[in-house]
Amino acid sequence: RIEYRKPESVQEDKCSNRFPVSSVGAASAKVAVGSHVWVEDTDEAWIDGEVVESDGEEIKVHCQSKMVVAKVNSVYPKDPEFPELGVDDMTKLAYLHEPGLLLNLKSRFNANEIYTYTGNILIAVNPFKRLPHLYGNDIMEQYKGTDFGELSPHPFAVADSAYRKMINEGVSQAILVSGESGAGKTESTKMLMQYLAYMGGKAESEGRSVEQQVLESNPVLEAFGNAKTVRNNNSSRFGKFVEIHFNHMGRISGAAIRTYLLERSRVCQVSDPERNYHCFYMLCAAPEQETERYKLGKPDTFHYLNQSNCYALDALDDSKEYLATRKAMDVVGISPEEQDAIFRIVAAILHLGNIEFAKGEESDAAEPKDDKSRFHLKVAAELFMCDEKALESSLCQRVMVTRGESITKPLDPGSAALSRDALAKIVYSKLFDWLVTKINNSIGQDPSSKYIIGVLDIYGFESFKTNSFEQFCINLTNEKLQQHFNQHVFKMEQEEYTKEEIDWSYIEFIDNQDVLDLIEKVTYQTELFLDKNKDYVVGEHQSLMNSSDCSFVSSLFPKPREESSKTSKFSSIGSQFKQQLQSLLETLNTTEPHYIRCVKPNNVLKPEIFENANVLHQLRCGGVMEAIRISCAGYPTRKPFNEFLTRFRILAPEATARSFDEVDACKKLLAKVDLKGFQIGKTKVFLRAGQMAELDAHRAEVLGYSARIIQRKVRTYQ
Ligand code: AOV
Ligand code: MG
Repeated sequence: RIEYRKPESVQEDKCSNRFPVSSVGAASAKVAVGSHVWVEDTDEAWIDGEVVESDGEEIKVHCQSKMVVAKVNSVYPKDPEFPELGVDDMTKLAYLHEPGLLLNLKSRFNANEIYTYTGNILIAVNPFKRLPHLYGNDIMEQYKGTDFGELSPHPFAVADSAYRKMINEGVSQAILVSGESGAGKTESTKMLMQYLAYMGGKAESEGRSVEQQVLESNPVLEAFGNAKTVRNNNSSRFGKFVEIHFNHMGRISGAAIRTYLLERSRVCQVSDPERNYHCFYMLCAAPEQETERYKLGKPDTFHYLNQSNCYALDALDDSKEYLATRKAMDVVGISPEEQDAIFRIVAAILHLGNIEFAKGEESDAAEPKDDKSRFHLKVAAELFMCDEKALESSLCQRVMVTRGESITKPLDPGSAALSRDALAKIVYSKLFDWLVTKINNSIGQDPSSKYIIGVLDIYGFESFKTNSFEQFCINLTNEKLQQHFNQHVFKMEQEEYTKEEIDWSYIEFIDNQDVLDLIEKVTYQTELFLDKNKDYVVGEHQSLMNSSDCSFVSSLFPKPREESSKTSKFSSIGSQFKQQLQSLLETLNTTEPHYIRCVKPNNVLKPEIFENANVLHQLRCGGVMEAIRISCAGYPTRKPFNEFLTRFRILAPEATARSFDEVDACKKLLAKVDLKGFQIGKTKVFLRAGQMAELDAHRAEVLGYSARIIQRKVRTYQ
């Protein structure tokens, strides 16, 4: 039975998963002089030092750079036996508390070990540098069929475990990749897909294989759906769920890509130093015959691009990317004619953006401002293959229909510019949807597939800035997925307890349902107040594009059927998105989930920099702390009997004096030190939060030394 309890300390931080510092690994009431502890620090989050004075309530701690006075109950004990290179699974840490987790990630990051498990969850810290030795075919071969946890933590191991579970248990699987912008979700997703293609691909492929098409869909979607932002030079501006279908042989038999909420506003609004979607810059850098055909110049001559001063990206050649995108489009089955139409539309959008409006001579009605604007209007019309006059009036006029009569109303220059931008946005988003549909059609789905592996690359939590509505949808998704995650983690815990025959009946589960409820009430208001949430095509734009001589362009704007036009007027992005999210969750609920939590070590996007406070914030928000919190509600520390005895036999030497039974010895030992609430499983001792530290303190006492001396000893042994 899952018991729901209101989270108590949820309000402390912006994110709902604020992890109460005091709830885990509860600081030992006794902090001996000479022992090492972690104290909170405004710059570094946590720093460690040696206790030099104590009056039972307050202690003085000698840290490397300073002397700190702290309350005894606000510090955490430092594990005297913390291994220099950390441990590959957080649950192997003797002391499960925030500073311990942080130190572990940092130690591993410094040694280029960017992956760490927390039980079944993979934490991936973005190295911001290439680590090719981690990802080759030889590495995939090593992970193939190897038990989870046997090799170093890796996305390949997660993919392998999903693949084998699917085969062995006949259950669909999902891998959910999350983390904030720039944390490495898309890169991790690509690795997962690479591995699944490797496992499920055919030995010999004839022509274009499904798995190749799945892989090559990435560069196509990235060209049109990714952009440089301040947080990430290659930021995905849409969410993506890739469903890979497998047949009864475990071979890939189809795939489906679902995308969510492309950021449309970027097409006509870019803030410095960000960029618009990659495809615009690629096209400007295309071979000359193409730029001539589309009448393109340098990116800085286009309004939709020159609102920001950023044009080129480090280590990225747009002209090469253009050719690579073309190639990828070939692979996913986009014909040369279609490719031509696609780039013609991209060019037309750029020209569209350069049309400026001014008041006409006799009235306030907008008209193209000057010859330059007229030129771009003409080119845009040519590229869209529509009538120039019709394009102009669709931008400068609105037709109002009242009681069966239609009246043409001229727009003022400001409204005409808005109309222009609306057209650019709707064309671009229809183009993006077309690409997704096309890729899906050419890859093909397998309706008879036995099971799927889904890979979710969702945009991470973002703080509110201009696009409050889009941010809102993003954050709602994250909260929903967080809930899904919490429930799963709890289930995994239960399974471990059941396996070890531990009584877990009274463990309480902390849920974020009330946060969710709150956000979803908000939806209602947002829908009412935000015009941008409305999703309908301006009638003039619709009929203009529909009348294009280019069948590709007109097919993007099919004539709406009479009966559907009414309802579609009222559809909102919000409600569509809610539906999409609902259906995503339904799919996820039929799968067994696996989680990858990506962490961004710094905000300057550079290698070798690990910012403690920054990482800690992500661990708190991203559910890692939540996972630990859930496990801490039960028995966070578990040690196999033999390891437990090796560490603590000194507390009860008589229990292990001669031949002895491990379970018996553990029980005797624990009784002797008067520990309460622990449990003995089938292979491990399960301790409650903080009990490991208690045992260590006893151990230090028994040895007759202070913790410092023990540390020295450990050092000499090492
Ligand atoms: P994101 O998907 O999480 O952000 P990406 O996967 O695009 O982030 O990663 C951002 C950048 O970090 C990449 O372009 C790489 O330069 C680098 N990177 C990430 N993972 C690795 C890795 N394993 N090895 C080397 N470099 C890496 V967003 O899409 O913005 O939320 O919307
Ligand atoms: Mg991404």
